[in-house]
Amino acid sequence: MSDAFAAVDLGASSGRVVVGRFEDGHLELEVVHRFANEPVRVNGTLHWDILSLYRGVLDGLRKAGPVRSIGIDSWAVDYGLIDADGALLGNPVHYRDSRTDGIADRVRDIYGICGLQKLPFNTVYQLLAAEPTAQYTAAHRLLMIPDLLAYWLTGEIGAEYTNASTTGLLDVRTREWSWPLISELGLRSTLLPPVRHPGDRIGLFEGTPVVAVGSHDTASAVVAVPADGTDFAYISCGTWSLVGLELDAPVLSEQSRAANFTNEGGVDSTIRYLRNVMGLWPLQECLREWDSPDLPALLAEAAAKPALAHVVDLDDPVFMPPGDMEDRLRKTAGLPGDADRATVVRCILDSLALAHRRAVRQAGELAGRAVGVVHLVGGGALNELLCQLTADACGLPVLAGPVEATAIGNLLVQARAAGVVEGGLDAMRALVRQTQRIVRYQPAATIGAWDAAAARVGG
Ligand code: ADP
Ligand code: LRH
Repeated sequence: MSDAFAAVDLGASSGRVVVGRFEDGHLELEVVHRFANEPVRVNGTLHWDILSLYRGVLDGLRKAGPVRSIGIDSWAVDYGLIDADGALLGNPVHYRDSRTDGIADRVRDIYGICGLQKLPFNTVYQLLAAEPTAQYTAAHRLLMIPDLLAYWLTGEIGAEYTNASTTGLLDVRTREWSWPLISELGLRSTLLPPVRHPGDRIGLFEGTPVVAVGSHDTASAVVAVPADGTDFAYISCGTWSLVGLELDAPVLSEQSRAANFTNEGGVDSTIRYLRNVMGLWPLQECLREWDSPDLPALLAEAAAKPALAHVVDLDDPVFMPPGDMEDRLRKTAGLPGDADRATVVRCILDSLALAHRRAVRQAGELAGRAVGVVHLVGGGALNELLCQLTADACGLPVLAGPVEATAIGNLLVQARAAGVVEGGLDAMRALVRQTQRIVRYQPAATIGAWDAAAARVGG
């Protein structure tokens, strides 16, 4: 079996099982299974199809063959509730469901405790929305999505730290559940399992150890950012763009709260200081509405369109829910009635590059750190137009890749726990730099045009 490990990585748009083989300082990746992640609306509520995802995981692990261990990561904030017999109480609800509308505004400011940006779907607000339901009353434990899958594989429960840090119920300073906050909000403290950390052994699946990794996908992605030094910003770019810095301590200033920056827990006690930018979600939704056209062809057409002709503030919550995306974009951007699809795509990508620039600059200002280079990882690294526009907008070089950063970060933490990889984040990143494809985009001399466009959408 050599030094092979399996990473289960569930993104909001697709899941995959990736086998990583570590040999003589080399890391070879094989995506052994990829499967769709298609939410389902039932009686008006948007759910994740968790059993279909679990089947994808099992199929993938079968295809992976013998490995030294298995690690699981997924998108953050969502959870399943299990009863006292361990049965799942209903399908987990999707964070884009409208059940949390208005809830966050009813809760006092908790930034000083959890350090999280106020997103309507943070677990704490989802739980307050669920609190009046029979399901909540019957619940014995809350398991975040990767913890739920690990429970199904091993029978062991726990709450992995990096993902628990996205709930709003973890104290950003102590890295433990904030019992006073949980009690103040009237939530049941017994729902929350003990916190475990990346590298901890969870249990066995058919004789193979399941090991905790940075189970928040963004935490795993940041591990695999191939940075050399500290003057970097990162963009983990998929369904969302998670844009920010790696810090040693949280930034909890009033300016940071007002700018809606988050302090999520990272691997090796780092802080992921970042903001959620709408990411490729608007593009994904348009492609879905257009019945999945040829993306590379559409991007080539978009690249030939004039730059910055139409821009929107992509962080406007109007773009958050699924459905009617093209219509919402056309209206918000004021596109002429005869604008073609490539114009819509160009509007999305110019606007996303502007949103990247805004978050990179604000992160640097709020944390007091100079940024010299932007690392862009995840599926967005395949979008050459977006990478170039991001470099142009930021006025900084963009280093794009690896595309499968999340799976790589997951694998690295497992390999380190097994003693196959040694050292801290620097050593792990050096291995990524040496073994993965990274493409450099130099900024064009067009910063004036980007400054003017940024002023049009409010900074
Ligand atoms: P998530 O983890 O949120 O599901 P990924 O990191 O897998 O997201 O990235 C998915 C995104 O990557 C897609 O929405 C798409 O925009 C982009 N992408 C995937 N393949 C390509 C490609 N060949 N060219 C350009 N963009 C791509
Ligand atoms: C990205 C992500 C992000 C969260 C969102 C819910 O996949 O985990 O970091 O904010 O999903």
